[in-house]
Amino acid sequence: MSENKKYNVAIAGATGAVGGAMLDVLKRRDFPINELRLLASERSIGKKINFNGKEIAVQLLSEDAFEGIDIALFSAGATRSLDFAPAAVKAGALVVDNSSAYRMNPEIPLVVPEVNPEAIAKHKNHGIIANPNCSTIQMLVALKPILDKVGIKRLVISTYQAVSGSGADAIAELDAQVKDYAAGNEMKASVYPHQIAFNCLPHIDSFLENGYTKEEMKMVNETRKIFGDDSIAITATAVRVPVFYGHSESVNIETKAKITVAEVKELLANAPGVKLTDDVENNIYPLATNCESEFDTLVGRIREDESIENGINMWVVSDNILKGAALNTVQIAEVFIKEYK
Ligand code: NAP
Ligand code: 3JN
Repeated sequence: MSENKKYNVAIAGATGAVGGAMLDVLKRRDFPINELRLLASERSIGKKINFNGKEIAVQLLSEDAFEGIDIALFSAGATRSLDFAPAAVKAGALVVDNSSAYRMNPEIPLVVPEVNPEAIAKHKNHGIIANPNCSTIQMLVALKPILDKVGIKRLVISTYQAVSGSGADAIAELDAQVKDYAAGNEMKASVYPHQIAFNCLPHIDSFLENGYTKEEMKMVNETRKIFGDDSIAITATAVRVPVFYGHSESVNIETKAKITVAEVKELLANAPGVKLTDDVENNIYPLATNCESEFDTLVGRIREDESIENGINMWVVSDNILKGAALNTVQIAEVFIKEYK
């Protein structure tokens, strides 16, 4: 990165839950910005968003919107990424895409900077880097040190995912249902097929022919791609819970060689992006209520799986909108400008 160089940055989907968090992360990490261009749908044209004391008017996401842009952060859904990322690349921008549109394309890197930063070099293929699914990102940050030390044979995962993962409308839906319940009114569901308040829905994204949901298979396929190992056996159950921010995950790991609980704790205490949060005698373990606005992924309840020879259980919690989306995207852009610009 050239000293003092500043970049023209566009955010596609700037008015959304993730887009808003991107603005916050760019500010908090003092990303070197010259011009910031905010893009969204027709509904938001002209809406003013404050960034570092300056009011910026939202413009329409279109093929012509990327002239002069160096880095385009996409978070407006997979269809918009497929429709407009090529135009951004053509205009000379690097695209970091938060959607599932390009994740499984073998020519496009899928990156968690703490795990496989070297893959960023492959941005040269198409000018696009894909950001993984939120549930995958936080799990891999916690698993990487264990993978490197003893290898991983099998993962059994259950997720407890916050409604913010479904966007601004879902946050409003949970809020409205809780208020309706308290007021004795009927609760209305439109984002989810069932009431989410006081409930757990074993259904995230659509169902596939194999009986899993797309969210569950994203965890399987993205983990294998990022770790570069298709032989890891993985099974996941993804559940939506009535929490606003913070995905929690129960992760059962069968390792290739023995590792003790003490060794796992030592590895995770020194792992980048991880905050070891494991002091059960004092009721300290990762909680969704403690991860909001936190850049690190919290890992605790680390214990041996006594039902198999080489097994570890842990509980992994992270702010899904930050490390699961906006922060990881900005971190990718930071590595890009440091190493390749
Ligand atoms: P959201 O709160 O519903 O926001 C959606 C954003 O996309 C808004 O800025 C919206 O603009 C814009 N948009 C929608 N349709 C558009 C169109 N036709 N043209 C231009 N802009 C359009 O959703 P979100 O939670 O921020 O998520 C957005 C996307 O990010 C998701 O669809 C997903 O692909 C990705 N995501 C990834 C992760 C992850 O796991 N890494 C997590 C969450 C989300 P308006 O306000 O003008 O409608
Ligand atoms: O539900 C969650 O907690 C995460 C949701 C992610 C998401 C939501 C809508 C569309 C995605 C994603 O990132 O996989 C997508 C998508 O781009 O397919």
